[in-house]
Amino acid sequence: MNPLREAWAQSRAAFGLWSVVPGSFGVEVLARTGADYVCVDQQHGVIGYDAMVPMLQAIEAGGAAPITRVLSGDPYEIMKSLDAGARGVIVPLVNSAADAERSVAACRYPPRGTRSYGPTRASGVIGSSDPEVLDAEALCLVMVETREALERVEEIAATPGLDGIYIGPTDLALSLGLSPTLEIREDEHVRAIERVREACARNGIAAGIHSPSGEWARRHADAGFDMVTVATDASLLRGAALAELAVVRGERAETEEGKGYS
Ligand code: 3PY
Ligand code: MG
Repeated sequence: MNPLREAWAQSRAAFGLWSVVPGSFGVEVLARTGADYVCVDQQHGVIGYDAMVPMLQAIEAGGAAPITRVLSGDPYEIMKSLDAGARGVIVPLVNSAADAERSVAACRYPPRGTRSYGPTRASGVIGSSDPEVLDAEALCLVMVETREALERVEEIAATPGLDGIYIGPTDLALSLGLSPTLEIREDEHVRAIERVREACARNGIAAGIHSPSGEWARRHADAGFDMVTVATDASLLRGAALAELAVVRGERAETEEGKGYS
C-alpha cells in the first residue's frame, strides 16, 4: 500500500518531505524517517529526469510514497514521470478546469484519458500492468497558485478524476500582490488558502499545501489539510548547518522565521 493513500484511508493528514537536491541517498534518508511521501521537485529542484529515476527508487525502498512535481502541465512530462514509477504527480500553475482535465487525462489510459501505454517501471512498482489498476494507483494533484486559479478554484476542484489540489503559497502570495512567503499571515492570503481548502472539501478531494516547518505544517493539518509538506532537503540542511555553526561560534542561530521560499 502507498503510505500517502494509507494516511488518507485512515482519515489522517499525510506528512511529507520535499527534495530539490539531486541524488538518491539524500531522499533515501528522508524516506526512512517515516514521512508518508517524499516529492522530487522537477520544477524548482535542480533535478532532471535522469536524476529523478534513482531518487524514486530510493524513496520507494525507504518506505515512503515517491511522488514528483513535474516541470509543467505538458502531458508527456506527466506520462513519463508516471512510467518511471512516481506514485503521483503534482502539476504546477494550473489555472483552469480545462488545464486540470488535461492533467488528469495524462494520468489515465483510454477510454478514461490520453496516457500512452508503456508503464516501463510503474508496472513493477505497482505490481500490475492492467491499465485500470495503473489508473487507480496514479495520483493526480494540480497546483492552485495564482489569482486566476483561485477565482476558478470551485470549477477546478470539481474536475472528474482529480485526486487533489496542492497549494503553492509563495506563488499565490505574489499573484495576489503580496510578498512571496510560505508563511500565511496576511488576511488575503489566509482567505485564499481557506477558499481552496473548502473547495477541496466540498468536492471530496485532498487539500494539500507546502509549508516551511513542522510548526506551520501542524497548523495546516489542524485547519483540515490532508497533505502537508513539512520541509525541503535544502532548508533542512541549511537550518541544521547554521544551528551547529552558531553553537561552535557562540552566536545565536539565525532565525528561520520569514526565510521565504525554500
Ligand atoms: C509555491 O509556494 O509557490 C510553491 O510552488 C511551493 O513549492
Ligand atoms: Mg509555486
